[in-house]
Amino acid sequence: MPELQEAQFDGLAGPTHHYGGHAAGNLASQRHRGLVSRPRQAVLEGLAKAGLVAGLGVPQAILPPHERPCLATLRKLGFTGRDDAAILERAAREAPGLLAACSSSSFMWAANAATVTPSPDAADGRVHFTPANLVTAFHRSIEAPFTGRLLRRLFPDERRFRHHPSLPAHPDFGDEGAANHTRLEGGSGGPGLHLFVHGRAPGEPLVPAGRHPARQSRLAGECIARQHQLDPARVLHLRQSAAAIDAGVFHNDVIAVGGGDILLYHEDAYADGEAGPAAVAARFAETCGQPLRLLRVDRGRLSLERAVATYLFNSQLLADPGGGRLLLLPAECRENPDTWELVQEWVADPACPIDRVIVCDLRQSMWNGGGPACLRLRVPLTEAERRAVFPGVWLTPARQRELEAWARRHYRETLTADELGDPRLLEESRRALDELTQMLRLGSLYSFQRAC
Ligand code: SUG
Repeated sequence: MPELQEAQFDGLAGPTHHYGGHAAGNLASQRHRGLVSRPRQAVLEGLAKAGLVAGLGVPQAILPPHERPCLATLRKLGFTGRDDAAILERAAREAPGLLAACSSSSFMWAANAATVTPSPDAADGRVHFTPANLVTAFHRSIEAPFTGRLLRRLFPDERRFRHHPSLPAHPDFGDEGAANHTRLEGGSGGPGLHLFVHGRAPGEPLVPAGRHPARQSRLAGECIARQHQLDPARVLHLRQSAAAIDAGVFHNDVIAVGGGDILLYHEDAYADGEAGPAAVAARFAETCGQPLRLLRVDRGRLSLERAVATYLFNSQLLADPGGGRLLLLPAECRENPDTWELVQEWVADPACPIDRVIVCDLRQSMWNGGGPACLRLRVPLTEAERRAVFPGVWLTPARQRELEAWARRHYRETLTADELGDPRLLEESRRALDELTQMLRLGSLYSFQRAC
């Protein structure tokens, strides 16, 4: 069985990164609406995090930003004009909220880009990809077409990689990608166990009972498991608790993280309490032939509210090059004494599967509700598959330096919503993306390049 290694594909923030308050149910996005953003800092923080992970010996790649403001969407919404500047000007005047939504840098949260399952788990032996339709929030619903195009470009070999269209754009199929999908495995390189988490059953309203939308539908997980040719014995569906969604858990990765034989979760994450994780553990033992290490955080120890505020569960669980497992945490965890004390106890406890923690500052992303785990798409690959990935996107130290210099050249230091209609911002963004595709040797990828 060829050995699988989990590659991390991190989304880069785009030049129009801003705080639009676009995401209902995402408390950080709501709280920071209208604040001045720092696009350059956002992309540099993301690169620093990716560089840290690459430094651990983990295969690390980057996903180029999408084209924003999305002129194609603005045209669809009826904003016409003699040129792009006129379209922007009209949108800014008549509907600044729509212009802001069409300018969101939300694609940077790559955990929502797609669901990916590895080759040993599929009946046809291929890596499967389904771009998420992200139908719940308008600003994200425009991401799927470019995500699909990008993934095909980066994973081109059809004998190894299978690309599916995103699910139908209907709330019954609401799909937010890998943020609600966890693959557990026993370390043999053999098939894993897939955990799909949803907030809503088919036919239920988008806001089932509480205050916030339940973005992920159960049907989406069922369809993806089928598309990806997973063995039904190795698939489980768990429902989020309404209390968690109401406390701001808009994706499962805000309240649980899993990988290998570890599942770290909050007591209030799932609708049927402990029965859910217990079922996962039982199925894991059956299918992977070893016990699952469940690490539960009790509400008495850390409230849901505190977990959401610090994003403890949105950390990345990684293999430590020195042996054992490490957790890459957002800086907010260190700033909160309860969370930090808990983490220190884990590290000190020899029975706990977390051996070390490292902290990174992702403030710009965090203010929009995106922590370390949100920024990356996990793609488990064999070595042969890794070699078949488009090479320009792998993050080497030299590439990281080039990207940092690129960001400093092209990204504004600060940005406010009023500036989104500035045609110079559009030009700057296009220049940045054009240069990026040259640097990565991606050829023409964006619609503004193909039109030329
Ligand atoms: O979809 N925020 C994103 C954050 C996504 C985090 N991803 C994961 N948990 N995997 C969202 O809510 C806010 C944009 C704004 O308000 O400007 C936003 O889209």
